[in-house]
Amino acid sequence: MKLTGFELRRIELPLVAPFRTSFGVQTGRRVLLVRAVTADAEGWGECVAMADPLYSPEYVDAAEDVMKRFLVPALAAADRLDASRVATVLAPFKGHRMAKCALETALLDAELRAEGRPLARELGAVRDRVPCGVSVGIMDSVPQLLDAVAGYLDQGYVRIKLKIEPGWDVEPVRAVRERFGDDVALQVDANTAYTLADARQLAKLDPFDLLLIEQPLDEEDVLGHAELARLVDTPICLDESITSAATAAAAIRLGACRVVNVKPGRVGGYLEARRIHDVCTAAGIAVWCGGMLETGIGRAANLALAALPGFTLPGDTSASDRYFHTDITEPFVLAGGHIEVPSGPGLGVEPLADRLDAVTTTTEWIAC
Ligand code: SMG
Ligand code: MG
Repeated sequence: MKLTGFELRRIELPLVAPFRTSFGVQTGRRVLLVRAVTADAEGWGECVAMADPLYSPEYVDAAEDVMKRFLVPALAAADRLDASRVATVLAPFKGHRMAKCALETALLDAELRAEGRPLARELGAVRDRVPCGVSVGIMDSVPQLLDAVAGYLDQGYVRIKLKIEPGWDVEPVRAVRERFGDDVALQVDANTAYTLADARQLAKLDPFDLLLIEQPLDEEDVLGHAELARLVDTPICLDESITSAATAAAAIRLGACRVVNVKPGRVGGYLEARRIHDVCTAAGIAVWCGGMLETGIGRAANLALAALPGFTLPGDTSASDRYFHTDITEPFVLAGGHIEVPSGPGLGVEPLADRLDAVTTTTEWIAC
C-alpha cells in the first residue's frame, strides 16, 4: 500500500453514568482515533488507552506522543508496507501495544476497504451475530447494584460481569444470585485488586457458580494466579497479564488460567488477538472478547473478533448505549441479547462527520 498520512484525532465523550472499578471512577472517555490515508482508501483505528495509566501502563497522551515520535515515522519509512507487516515494523519499539493496535487497525481497515473485504471474514469469523455480556461497575450500595443489574437483564444481556474489590465481592455476588437466581451467567473482575493472601476470601465465591474470576492478582503475578487456581474452584481468567500470544501460551502452560479475556488493544492488534485465539483454542482454553469502553469504531472491530469460533463465552461487547448517549458511528443495538457483526468492507462502519466534529477536541495531520 502507498501511505499518504495519518490523522490523529482526539475526542471526548461523556459516559451515561460513572463507571467505577477497583482502580478508579470514569465519567467520560477521552479517545484517540487514527485515520490512515493511503493511495487507495482510508481506514480508522481506535486507541483504547485510558486518560490515566491505571488499567495498564499506557495512557492516551503517551499513545499520541509515541505515535508521532516513533511509530508513524517508522511506518512512513517502511518498504512495501501492508497491514500484516505493521507489527514487525513496529517491533523495535517496546510496549505501547494500544498505540500499535490503533495504527495497525487503521491500515487494516484501509486495506480491506480497498479490496472490499469485511474484517470479520478476514479474521475467520463463523457467526454473523454475537451474544453480549455487560460489565457492571462497583456501586455505592447493593440495592443500587441490583437495580442496575435488573435493568441490564431487562435489556437482554446474556451475561453479567460484576466489578469487584476487597470489601465489595461476596456480598454483591450473593445479592445478585439471591435476587436473579442461579441461571444468570455471572462472572467477576477484580482488575488486580487482590493478593495471594486473599485466596480464602476469593474461595468464598466458589458456592455461587461463577463462570470465572477475572484478573484477581497483579498483572505480573502469573505464578500467583497458578497458585490461586489450586486454592479456588472458580476458573481463573486473565486479562491484564496477557499481552501477547507468547504470554498466553506461558500462562496456560503454568496453569495460571482456564479462560482468557482477549483485548486487541492490550495485545497490540487484531492479528495478535487472533493468534491468542488460536493458541487458546488449541489448548482447550475458552476465550471471550473484552472491552475498553470503545466507540463504534473499536466496537465494530471487537464484534468481528468475537465472531471467531473459539469465542465461546459472551464478551464485554455491549451496545453503544451502555456507555454513550450518542456514539460517533451508527449505534450498535442489542437485539435478543446479541449484536450483529458488521458485514461491510473493513470495519463496516465509519464515524458520522457531524457527530465526530461535535466531540473532537484536537486533530493533527501527519504526512508520510
Ligand atoms: O467496554 O464494556 C466495556 C468495558 C468492560 O470492564 C470492562 N473493561 O478490565 O475488563 C476490564 C475493563 C477495563 C476497562 S475499565 C475502565
Ligand atoms: Mg478485566
